[in-house]
Amino acid sequence: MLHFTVISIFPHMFDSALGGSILKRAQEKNLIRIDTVDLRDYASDRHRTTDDTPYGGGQGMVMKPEPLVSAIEHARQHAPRARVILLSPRGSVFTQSTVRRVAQEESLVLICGRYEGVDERVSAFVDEEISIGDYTLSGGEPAALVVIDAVARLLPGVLGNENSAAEESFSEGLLEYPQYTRPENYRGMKVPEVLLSGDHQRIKAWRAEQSLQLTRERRPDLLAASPMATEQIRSSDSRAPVYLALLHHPVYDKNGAIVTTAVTNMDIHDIARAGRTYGVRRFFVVTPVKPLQKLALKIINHWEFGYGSDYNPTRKEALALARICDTLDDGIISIEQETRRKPLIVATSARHSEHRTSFVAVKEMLHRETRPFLILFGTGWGLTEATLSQADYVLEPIEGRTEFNHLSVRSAAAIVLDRLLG
Ligand code: 4GY
Repeated sequence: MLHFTVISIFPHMFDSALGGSILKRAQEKNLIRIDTVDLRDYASDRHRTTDDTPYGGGQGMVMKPEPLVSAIEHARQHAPRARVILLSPRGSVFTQSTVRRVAQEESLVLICGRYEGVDERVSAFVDEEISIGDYTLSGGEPAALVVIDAVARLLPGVLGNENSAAEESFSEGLLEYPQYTRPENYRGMKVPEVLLSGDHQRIKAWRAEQSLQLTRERRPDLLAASPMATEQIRSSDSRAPVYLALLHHPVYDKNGAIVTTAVTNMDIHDIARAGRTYGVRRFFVVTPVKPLQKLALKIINHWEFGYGSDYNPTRKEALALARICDTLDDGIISIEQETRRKPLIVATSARHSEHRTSFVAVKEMLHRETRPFLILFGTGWGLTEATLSQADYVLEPIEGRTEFNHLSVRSAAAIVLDRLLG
């Protein structure tokens, strides 16, 4: 039996909320007990005052310490092992793991604040502060109800079905998969075929997949904290494949002339390794100059097949992404051959302009799109206007914290990859 004591100046706010079916039944079955305490009963003056004006001035009223602390002490006398919780937006955010933790207690005292706040000295008599979310209520009462409801339903016997913790193993920390009930066809919207198949193995797999995709789309923050294996998360990733191209031609030089730049060892290595880290499909090194192609090939092959491949197998793995091509169009054609789809082209530029697309917007597209993406990086003084206008989107320039913006192309590529795929 878990015993809740709720301290509030509006104890009647709890009557109808706790008189509802599930919590009422839980109380009747002695699985939980809820006592509401009227804070005014602990006031010492004739007017039963619980608030006063703030020291230092300012708007509104503050809850006085004496009635609150008397009420807490009274509750502690009856339940010496009680955990005293103040509901407040300053508390640590209430999550299912908080629910599981406090459901282990035998007695909880929930304090509902009102007005502009609670005298700071009350916190010395409180074990922990909990916030149900980043918004301001007019009082802690709805928050206390949230805590009671979430905790009570975890206790054995409170929900109809015997709390089967086992069922949750996969979906733990993920969003729920979509549910359907009769009719099979509602206004032309059909129940997914798999759910009618009777194949429990397939249904289970479908639900797991749906949970994962939904969580990826709507709450990627939950995935990061999920106990699911990273490998499992990764292998079910159906996001659009991403390709990179590093253009050595056509690009600007510092005078704005269109030139061909030299291939460099470090750009090829570092972009290939960043690409490998972020799951890029292929990395095109674009140069029309045959001797430079030969050099690029030598750099790649050294690690892929030559002495370097034994010397450093991880670098070999990264450089296996790299391909040389004469022109950007050659790269695009090879993506089309590989994926049977036209890639969406995202160019990068260090120059500001209207018609730039934010990192957030491109990241969102990567989640929604199934078409391949090709991200273009320019060497020298950057991609030409002609190349930018050929792209479907041009990314906004990378902004640091200063006006200095002279990143090397390989640094820029790493930052872009992390912002879009990280
Ligand atoms: N959010 N989570 C919350 C709240 C109202 C002024 C202190 C919240 O838990 N409680 O917004 N409470 C405030 C009102 C006094 C409580």
